[in-house]
Amino acid sequence: MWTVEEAAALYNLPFNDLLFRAQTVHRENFDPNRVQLSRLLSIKTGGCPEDCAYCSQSVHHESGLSASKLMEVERVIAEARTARDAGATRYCMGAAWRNPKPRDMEAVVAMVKGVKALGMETCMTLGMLDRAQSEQLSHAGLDYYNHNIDTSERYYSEIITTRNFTDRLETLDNVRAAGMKVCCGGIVGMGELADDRIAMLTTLANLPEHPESVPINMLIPIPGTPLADATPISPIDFVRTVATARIMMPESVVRLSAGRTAMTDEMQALCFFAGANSIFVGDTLLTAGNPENDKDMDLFRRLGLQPMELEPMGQEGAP
Ligand code: SAM
Ligand code: DTB
Ligand code: SF4
Repeated sequence: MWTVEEAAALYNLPFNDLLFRAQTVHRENFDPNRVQLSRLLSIKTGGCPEDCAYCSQSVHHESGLSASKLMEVERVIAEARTARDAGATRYCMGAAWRNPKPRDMEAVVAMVKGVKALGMETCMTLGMLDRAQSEQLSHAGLDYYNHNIDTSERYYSEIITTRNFTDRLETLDNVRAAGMKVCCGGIVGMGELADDRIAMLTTLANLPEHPESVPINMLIPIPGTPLADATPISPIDFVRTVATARIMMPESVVRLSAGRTAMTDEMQALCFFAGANSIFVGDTLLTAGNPENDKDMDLFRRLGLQPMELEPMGQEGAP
């Protein structure tokens, strides 16, 4: 168990000491030059009843996004095949739901089975899940469920009022109990204090088991949302967050997630040095932009990074 004091002591280390420790831990657990590639698809866009202050897809904000229906299963599988052929090993399907309705389950189960049959790892993020839904997805072959705690418990109600922090933890429990791997992280750059980032990382590291995957998103400010004009996080503080996550959750894959379009190559290089070892590839995330594949592959070449390959059992990569 980590205390917030211990986490703060890491976060506030002299930068060189923090990065040295993070890189040392990283090398003990991973090949430092391999980065896992995931691809996202929004299978149901917009019209979400939740009021997350960062999100383009909430009905509470005027982001100008039009809502769409759940995508056809065949189209999802076709998109996944294209992503696989471009080098992604995990396909992550996201829906702008508070939670899936009973009538949605048949289609999402078919999506999991279809994508899995392509030989990819599967991930979904569909909002809150109860125990039975978690079991259903697990039986369909869903490898990962993404459900972020997003920020500290203290700051949560400043960002979202239509659900609470405990709701998030309950879904995470349900996902674990059903035997799926957990992808859980948060967003920084939402006007939170360093103490909120530290508290968020402490919650993640004190979950009954560390999430296998920890996405660290840098807020993409969306016009029309309450956070459209949030003060951006400084790159140094962002790298500190990544390094602290790496040290506190040594065996987790830390994903340099949303916001890379606004990062310099040098900032991304520092994040990889600090222990980030996964990214989203492809020019769109769910609704927002992401660097083009050519740009990412050029960065990988210049940094001597290689895509992480799937291990035979579909496990993520410790050497
Ligand atoms: N509706 C589901 C939910 O919220 O659990 C799944 C989709 S939701 C878009 C997935 C995650 O994307 C959020 O938890 C948040 O961490 C991240 N996210 C959403 N909008 C973002 C933004 N503008 N900038 C950075 N991250 C964002
Ligand atoms: C996560 O932590 N980040 C991804 C994924 N999980 C689902 C989503 C990022 C969304 C960025 C904003 C958008 O595309 O709308
Ligand atoms: Fe809905 Fe998820 Fe966006 Fe929140 S983050 S508004 S739950 S789609």
